[in-house]
Amino acid sequence: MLIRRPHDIKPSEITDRKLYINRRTLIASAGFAAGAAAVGLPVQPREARAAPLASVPSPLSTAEAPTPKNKITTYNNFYEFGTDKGDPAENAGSLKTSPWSVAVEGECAKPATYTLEDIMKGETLEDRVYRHRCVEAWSMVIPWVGFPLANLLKRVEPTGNAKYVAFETLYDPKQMPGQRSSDLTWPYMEGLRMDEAMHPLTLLAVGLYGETLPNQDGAPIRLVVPWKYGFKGIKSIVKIRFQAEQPKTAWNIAAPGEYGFYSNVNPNRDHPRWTQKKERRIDGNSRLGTMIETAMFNGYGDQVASLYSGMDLQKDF
Ligand SMILES: Nc1nc2c(c(=O)[nH]1)N[C@H]1C(S)=C(S)[C@@H](COP(=O)(O)O)O[C@H]1N2
Ligand SMILES: [Mo]
Repeated sequence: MLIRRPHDIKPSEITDRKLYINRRTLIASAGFAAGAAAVGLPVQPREARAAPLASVPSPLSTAEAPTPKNKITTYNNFYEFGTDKGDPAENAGSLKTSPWSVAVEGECAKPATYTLEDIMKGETLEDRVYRHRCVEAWSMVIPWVGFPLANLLKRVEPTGNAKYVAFETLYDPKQMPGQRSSDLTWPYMEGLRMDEAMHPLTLLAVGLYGETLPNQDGAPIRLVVPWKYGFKGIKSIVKIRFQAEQPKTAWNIAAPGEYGFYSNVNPNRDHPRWTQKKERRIDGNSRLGTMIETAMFNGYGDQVASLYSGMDLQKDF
């Protein structure tokens, strides 16, 4: 299934959220769960409790107002748990995020498999409030908690042959029922050029709104590249590989004419099926949010435009 066009997103999907949130509140109450079990209804697996994270503010944050938390956690793309925006919040409770480890391998002197605790040890977590622009022309402002991807990459000492970095999500159809479908090739794959991966804006996020990530947002660790379309931000990462060749990516395999390797936010290059000049900012103001103009590199041009000097961004989209 392709990423849907913005006008295919029915207002009912958004109104449904209210009902849905009420339902979840019920499910969360022990009384309801016990009652549901007694009458043989499926009981939602208990999600990992959000834990507070100690973090410091970052000068790289936007001053724009963050999108309300209940919208960030109930309007998601995470095809491993279904293709509707509400599916991940409903279904991602089946993902077991502890213990978790990430293999860092390929063109590097010290390949290693790190537990999440190893990765976090000695890291100063930062609050990074970033704009998030989905290729479907909606956007949010998300207060992530994380640290630069470069910190982890440097630990394994990449060699001179490391021109690109490839990422993979967990593959386990038992925990991720969407992987039984052929909506995408699994595991979900993404990639960055080495200079993009080492850029100080490129973040490994482990939390949002000051707490550990909800499963639907990519727990326990996910990528955030704020000047690129949201699908570059691969969730629930288990593998990072340095390589000489440009990595394959799940969306490029699904529709090469629609989703390129770079996928920098670019209002001057429309998606073949819709304009990228504007976006629907999901905010606290109204049910559907506010239409605003899309900025080149999602407004991060001062920091990243130089990475692409001399490239034809119509061709290398
Ligand atoms: N593994 C995996 N990562 C993924 C996706 C996915 O389907 N699977 N969807 C992507 C898309 S299209 C977007 S817009 C962002 C959404 O992140 P959010 O739900 O935290 O806002 O996750 C990206 N990362
Ligand atoms: Mo997206």
